[in-house]
Amino acid sequence: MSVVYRSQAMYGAYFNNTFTNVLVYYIFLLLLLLISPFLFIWELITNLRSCFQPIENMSGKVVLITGASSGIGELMAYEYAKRGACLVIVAIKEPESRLEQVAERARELGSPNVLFLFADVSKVDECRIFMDETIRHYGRLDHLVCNAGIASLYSIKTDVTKFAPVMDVNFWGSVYSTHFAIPHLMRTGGKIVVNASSAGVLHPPKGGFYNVSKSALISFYESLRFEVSPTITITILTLGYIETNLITAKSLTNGIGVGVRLKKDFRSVLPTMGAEPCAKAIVNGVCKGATSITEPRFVKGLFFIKFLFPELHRFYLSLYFPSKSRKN
Ligand SMILES: *[C@@H]1O[C@H](CO)[C@@H](O)[C@H](O)[C@H]1NC(C)=O
Ligand SMILES: *[C@@H]1O[C@H](CO)[C@@H](O)[C@H](O)[C@H]1NC(C)=O
Ligand SMILES: CC(=O)N[C@H]1CO[C@H](CO)[C@@H](O)[C@@H]1O
Repeated sequence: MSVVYRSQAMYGAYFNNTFTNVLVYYIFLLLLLLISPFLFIWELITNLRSCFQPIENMSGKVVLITGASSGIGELMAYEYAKRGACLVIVAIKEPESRLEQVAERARELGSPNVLFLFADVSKVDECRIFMDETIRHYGRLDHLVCNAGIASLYSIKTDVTKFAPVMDVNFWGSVYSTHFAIPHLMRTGGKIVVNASSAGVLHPPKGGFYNVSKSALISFYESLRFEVSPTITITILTLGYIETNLITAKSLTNGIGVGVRLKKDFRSVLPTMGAEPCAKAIVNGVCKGATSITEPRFVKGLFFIKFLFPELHRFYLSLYFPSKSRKN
């Protein structure tokens, strides 16, 4: 006992002294660099191993996808359909909603049964209703894909109260859906897929509440993971720049994202990945039980830079995003 106390006092002394406190940090970084070749190999091996992981047979299983009327949500519905899964696709009611067409297409692609429901995931009662509806129709749920999300750009000059819907849909929408799904997923040993974004890790400027909502999702699901494992597997998606309607110039200037200027179009500065191969990679990863999926893969490298070398991270971000405050 006394040995433990003595060493604690000793370490405490290190951290109380500014010089040794910093020294310990750099020694730690250096050690990390020294063992990084081994970590690299470990990463490589675990990645290779995951390729040979048995893949879940989705035939006849029930998958619920929110925000499935467009974008990656729609493409994921098709991927699951090709694997013979029964689907529940949910989207908000819009005048020109394509949800019914998506359902039609999913049936053509091989889904034995597709239920489409209109709901606003930011309303807790509507989430309860679509979950009840799913269970009434199929009697079970195997995968929940919390995909619905809205984008917005924030600048300090915009009215701050305009952004509550972003959190309501992106964060609370996923949390509500998950809350009602958990008892059913516990029964089937199911999976939850969460649409976070690399923005949730990388914190680019002006991502504002969109990116905040994604960080919140990551925090929430990373800790929920421990509560529901090993019965339920949670897959957190941190996608980089995917060619969907979300990052076209149009959506950057429309809606809540009122005209925040970006130096260049996203797609001209950052390599993007096609939405279809991305959706395929996601569903494949989920069926193999991945706990996190980052596409395109190289974005994961940026995560390391952000955590290990935050100054470098800020430097290259500042090159791509104009900073008005610097001029003032
Ligand atoms: C998947 O499961 C279905 C029935 O549940 C079965 O008919 C089919 O052969 C299975 N497919 C594979 C590849 O195991
Ligand atoms: C995630 O949400 C965005 C909107 O925030 C959407 O465009 C995209 O298709 C969603 N799906 C995935 C898997 O990223
Ligand atoms: C890196 C990244 O994905 N950043 C996002 C932050 O939020 C903005 C606004 O919605 C997105 O357009 C960016 O893609």
